[in-house]
Amino acid sequence: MKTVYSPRHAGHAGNFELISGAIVPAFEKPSRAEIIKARVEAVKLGPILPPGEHDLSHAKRVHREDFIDFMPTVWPLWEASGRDGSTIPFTWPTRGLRGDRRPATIDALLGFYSFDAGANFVAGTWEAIKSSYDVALTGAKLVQAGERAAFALCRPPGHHAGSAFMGGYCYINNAAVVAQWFRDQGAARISILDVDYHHGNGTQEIFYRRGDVQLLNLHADPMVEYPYFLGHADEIGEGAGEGFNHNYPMPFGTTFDEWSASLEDACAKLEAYGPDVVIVSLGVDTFEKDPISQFKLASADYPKIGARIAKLGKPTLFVMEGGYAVDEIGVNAVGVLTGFEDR
Ligand code: SS9
Ligand code: ZN
Repeated sequence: MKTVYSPRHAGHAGNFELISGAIVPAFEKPSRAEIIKARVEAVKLGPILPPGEHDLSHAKRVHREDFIDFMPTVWPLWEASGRDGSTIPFTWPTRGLRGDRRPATIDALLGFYSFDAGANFVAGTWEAIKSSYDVALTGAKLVQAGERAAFALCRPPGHHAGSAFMGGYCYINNAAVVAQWFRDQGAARISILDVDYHHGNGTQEIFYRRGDVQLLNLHADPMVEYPYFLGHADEIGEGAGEGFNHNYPMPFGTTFDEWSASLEDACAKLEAYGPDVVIVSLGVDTFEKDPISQFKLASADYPKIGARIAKLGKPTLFVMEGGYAVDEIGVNAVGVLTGFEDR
């Protein structure tokens, strides 16, 4: 299997996040992608290719234009306002406030385009976001050209980014961008299987009213886990999208036995839908030693996930999302891919 990777992710580094009441170094850090890449090399998964350059028109097919145009301006505006370090949004237009009135200062704009404090910027962040987007689209082109599967080693991740909001380490929703790109190439139906520990709230918001992109989302129960506020089982889609959104919230402590029962149900729904392409939002923060998560999957379980996805028999693009147990992230993420290849 071919991997697409860019070293340009590394400029998104040294930022901080607000977690458990404290500002701490961000868990979403450059070593994540480097360790996955090293594991791809160690197991000889296949060639590692650089991404091609893409303009932002594909992002604007699933995100609001002003949201995408805002991102490259964040760091210049922050610097022009006399500050350095790292941005962090701190005020949001929640219920009852004016979410339709674009404000005029960088501090307000960060909140206007976020749902939480989790998407901050340093000097190299935009270049990393753009490289992650390019990696995803280049991976999609490999699958479109006839590869059975490809691995887009995206960083930063994307599944919490919605049509006009960032958050949870995510800026551009890479999986949503490539789903739309496959549609624009003529694919009739796409399924996105999101196996990250956290609900893909951004992906759901983007496709909630559409029947041409089926979503299957396995995650921790949003009653008790981030990102809260979305990801419940009764969210089935709306309008033309009714019946095409499937959430599998699971309790803290979920083991592979329980988790794989949800995967089995999701795969049955996927098979009934019959997509032309499967996009896997590949998070491995379901791992038992993940520092911010509460599921109990073991390293030996990840190849089984890959093997089940392979059994779907569809052209498949793996798009990297979360996973914060950095020492094991390579073994776990690449384990899904070697399992897919049955080796
Ligand atoms: C929960 C803090 C969550 C954001 C996690 C984003 C994961 C992206 N205590 N912080 S896959
Ligand atoms: Zn996650």
